[in-house]
Formats: sequence, C-alpha cells, structure tokens
Amino acid sequence: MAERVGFEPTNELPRCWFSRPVLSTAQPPLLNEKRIKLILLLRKNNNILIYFSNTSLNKLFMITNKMAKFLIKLILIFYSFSFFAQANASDDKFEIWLKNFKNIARDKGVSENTINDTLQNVKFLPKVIEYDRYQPEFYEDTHTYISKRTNKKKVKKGLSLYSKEKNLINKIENKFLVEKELLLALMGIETNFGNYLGKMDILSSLATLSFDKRRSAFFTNELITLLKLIDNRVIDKNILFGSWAGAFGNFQFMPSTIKNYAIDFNNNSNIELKKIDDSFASAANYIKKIGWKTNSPCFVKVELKESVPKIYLNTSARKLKNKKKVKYLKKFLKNPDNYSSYDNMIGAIITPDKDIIPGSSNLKPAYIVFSNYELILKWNRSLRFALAVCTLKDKFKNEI
Ligand SMILES: [Ca+2]
Repeated sequence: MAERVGFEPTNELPRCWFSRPVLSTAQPPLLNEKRIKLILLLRKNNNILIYFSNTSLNKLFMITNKMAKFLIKLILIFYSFSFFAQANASDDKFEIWLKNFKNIARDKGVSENTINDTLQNVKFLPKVIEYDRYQPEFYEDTHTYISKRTNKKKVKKGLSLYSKEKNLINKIENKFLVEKELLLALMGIETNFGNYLGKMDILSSLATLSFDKRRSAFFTNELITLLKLIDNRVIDKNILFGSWAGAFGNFQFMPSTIKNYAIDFNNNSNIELKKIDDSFASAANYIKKIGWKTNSPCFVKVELKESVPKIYLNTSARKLKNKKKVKYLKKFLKNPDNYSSYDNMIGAIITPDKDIIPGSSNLKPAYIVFSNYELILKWNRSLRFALAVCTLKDKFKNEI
C-alpha cells in the first residue's frame, strides 16, 4: 500500500494564509513561485506577518481584506525583484546520486534498456522540494474545506460524467461491489474528474524526492517500483505526467498502488490510469481489496459534551486511537438517542480543527468515524480528505 503525501494541515509545519481555488489534490500546494519565495523569506526573517498569520490573521483579513491583499501584492512585487531562492542542491550532487541510484535499480533487476531509456532525462526539480516543505497551505477549517470540495458545481460535474459513462461505471460497480458514488467522489476530490491530472514529469519528481533526505527510502522504493512497471510494459513511460509528489492518473495512484492494485480492465495489455475504464476498475479494486464495506457509513457528525475526556479526541490521521462501540461513546454525546442506529458499530471520535485552526473550538466540529472512513485514510492520510470524499459520496447518493 502506498502512503500518500496528504494535504492535512499539521501543527508541526508553519502556517500560512494563502489559499487558491481548489480543484483537486493533484494540484501543487501553492499557487505560484512568488508566493513560495515570500513564505520562505518571511519565515527566514521571522517577520511580523508570520506572527499575524499564526494568531489572528483570519480575523484581520475579515476586517481589512482589501487592504491586506493590496499590502501583500506590494510585498510580492517588491520581493519578486529583490529575492532569489537558493538552489537546494547542486547538479553535481544529484548526478552522483543518479549514478548510485542506477546501480541500485540494476541490483533490483531493472533492465539496462529501461534504466537508460527512463533516466537519461531525469532532472532535479527544486520546486518539488519547495512543495514538499510547504504542503499544508490550507488553514481552512473543516467546514470550509468540505464545502469547497463538495459544492454543487462538483456534484453536477460528477453527474455529467456518470451519465456519459453510465454502462461502464455500473458494470464496474457490480463487478467489484463498490458503490459508484464512492468512485465518483474519489475521482472528484482527487482530480476534479480527470480535469487536473498534474503536469509534472513523475520520474523527475520521484527522483528529486528520492535524492532529498527527508523521505528518501520511501520515494526510492516508489521510483524502483515505477521502473519495474515500465520494464514489464505495464505502464507507458511516455504518459508519466502527474502530481508533484509522483501520484498519477484519475485517482492519483502512487507506483506501489499501481503495482498492487491497478487493473487492465479493457485487456489491451497496458494499464492506462488516465482512461475511465482502467482507472475506475483500478480504484474499485484497490478500495475493495483493502476492505471497503458497501452500504456502511463512513462517519456521523456528533455534538460532544464538555465532559468528554481528551484522550478520545483524535486530531491526527496517522492512527485513530480509543476506538469503541458507539453505545459506549454515547455518554460523551449530546442527544445520545439520535445515534442508536449506530450502537454496535466501532468508531473513533475525531475533532479535526482542534490543535490546528487558530482560535477554533476544541469540541467542534466532531465526528464519529467508522472502518470505511479509515480505509479512505489509507488511500490518503488526511482527516479532511476522507470527510470530503464521504460527504461527496452521500451527495451523489441523493442524486443518482
Ligand atoms: Ca488497459
């Protein structure tokens, strides 16, 4: 199973207040280079604006939105003239890494032809490192995050794709026993229904992240896996353009997910994850194989009593703690009788805004999440991502 580079804000990384129109998880985290440079610079100088961003910038924005935007534009213009990012690595070091990596690939059984063919144009991409360091650009609260990604426009777009590909999608639903609404929701959140697939050269993205020390072992393994898929002619190397972190296709699969779960549904000896048939079948196969249960809820929104012990409040997508039957958790809920139909389901309480959104209430919003929700977390480790996918799925359910 591939671990995805999620888009979950964490309290370990610097906050920033920039946002962008959000169409898919495949989009790079920040709108443009100037903004990244500004953040790097502000952070380096411990500028007073960082202080504001960490405390009450949202409130400040509400009052003086136009003024603040104007000010930021001025700063951007100023720094675009005066600031140049330092190169993160010299070409020499990357070349040494590449030579060494080729030896590793050979040892792992990748053919000489594929090594020469795929790695001859591989480049170090400084932008990928910047994206990696400044992922959590969203300091949107959960409500905003979900509403943006599951709005009417998105539902309409998904319905239109469904009406166009109805026969195929129904066939895949029946074969793999995974609700079409879930598949549509995953595709909608990942790539806005294939509209944003990413344009990065994935071989270079993976090589850059493998060369970089932060998560080298993980990305080295992903790159080797991808080379083997190319070697075995499962994947065509000429279509390998995708997200900055190496995820690919309509459903943003990492190479190890492709290896373990992707399917050549139209039997043309090639897995094409930018095509509807192969990608839908692969997504259905993946989520089913990791344990998806049809017609079982992902989560239920709840209101917590002030007396709920803190140990029950999960804020990290890494591992959900203190899972209990709902009938046990009910003593921490307001209006517990409303949740009786979930009594025997095992769930965990999550409070995704706690610890992360400045000034947020500790107990709102809160959800009890179930095993299906945890499978979406395996797909992409982000509490908000999984909430958005399941919300969009339920919206489709009402429409199809
Ligand atoms: Ca195929």
